[in-house]
Amino acid sequence: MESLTDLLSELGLTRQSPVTVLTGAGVSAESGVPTFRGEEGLWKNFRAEELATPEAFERDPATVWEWYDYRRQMMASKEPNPAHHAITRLDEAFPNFLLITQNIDGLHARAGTRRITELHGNIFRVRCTRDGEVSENLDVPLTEIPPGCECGSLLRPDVVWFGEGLPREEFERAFNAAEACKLMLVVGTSAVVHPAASIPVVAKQAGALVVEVNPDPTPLTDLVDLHLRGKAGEILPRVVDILLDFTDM
Ligand code: BV8
Repeated sequence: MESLTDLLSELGLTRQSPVTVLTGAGVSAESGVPTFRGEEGLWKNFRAEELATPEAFERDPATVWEWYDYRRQMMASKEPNPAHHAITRLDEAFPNFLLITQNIDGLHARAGTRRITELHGNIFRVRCTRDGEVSENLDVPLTEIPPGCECGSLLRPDVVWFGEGLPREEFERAFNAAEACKLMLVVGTSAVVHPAASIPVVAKQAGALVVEVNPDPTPLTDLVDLHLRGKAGEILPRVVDILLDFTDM
């Protein structure tokens, strides 16, 4: 951890510095939410890449909604963990902060983080397949599968499926923050899903200090300035203590 302090000294980080965090499924692992590519990534012998697609929904909306209903029920029963709460402390301490998350579980908001960009949507929002209107839907379990809009059309989860573009506003907000930040923490992502996985590359190329928190190495590990090996729930609270102490001039 002392190397983090050395890097912060070289960087000259202050409370006014732009700080960005990018999270993936690993930040929710200690809340009991299965990650995508861990061994528990299977559901009824399907892989996420097979069900989280427009083609799968077109072909069999009921099965796709069964999977989302299962995940909604599971996620609704989980609580934010110390990693989520540590990120909220950063949001509260650094005026120029942004959390960019790939997660759709809503746990960052439930931990009190306010400045969030949800790159891949949110599993508790639904979207009308006819006119694209988005609304919150907290029914756990869903009252009907597949759920229908009052206009009579099918509802879909308001998430980004494989092969779909990311919502423009969130995409631009994330990449602008990556280009402007002085420090980026990359927490709990396997860095295989694009374009999210290129966000830390943009930050690094723009001159940010990039720190990765993950029990395993990832395709980003050789690029980042520091790889803190371990669980987010254990490491992040300590990293935030160091960041707050260091900038508490
Ligand atoms: C797009 C929402 C174009 C849905 C998700 C070949 C090469 C490169 C790219 C592609 C390619 N073929 C296809 C593509 C594009 C594709 C892609 O990247 N595919 C990958 C699989 C190769 N990308 C897309 O399709 C994207 N769209 O490119 O569109 C386009 C452009 C314009 C117009 C039209 C089209 C859309 C991608 C979004 C897909 N949606 N989720 C849903 O969830 O149902 S992605 C899904 O994966 C989740 O969002 C998840 O967050 C994300 C990434 O996974 P991770 O979060 O990293 O989770 P993972 O399980 O992989 O890893 C967990 C990590 O945590 C591990 O590293 C583990 O070690 C660590 N960990 C475990 N425990 C802990 C921990 N870390 C810390 N603490 C712990 N305790």
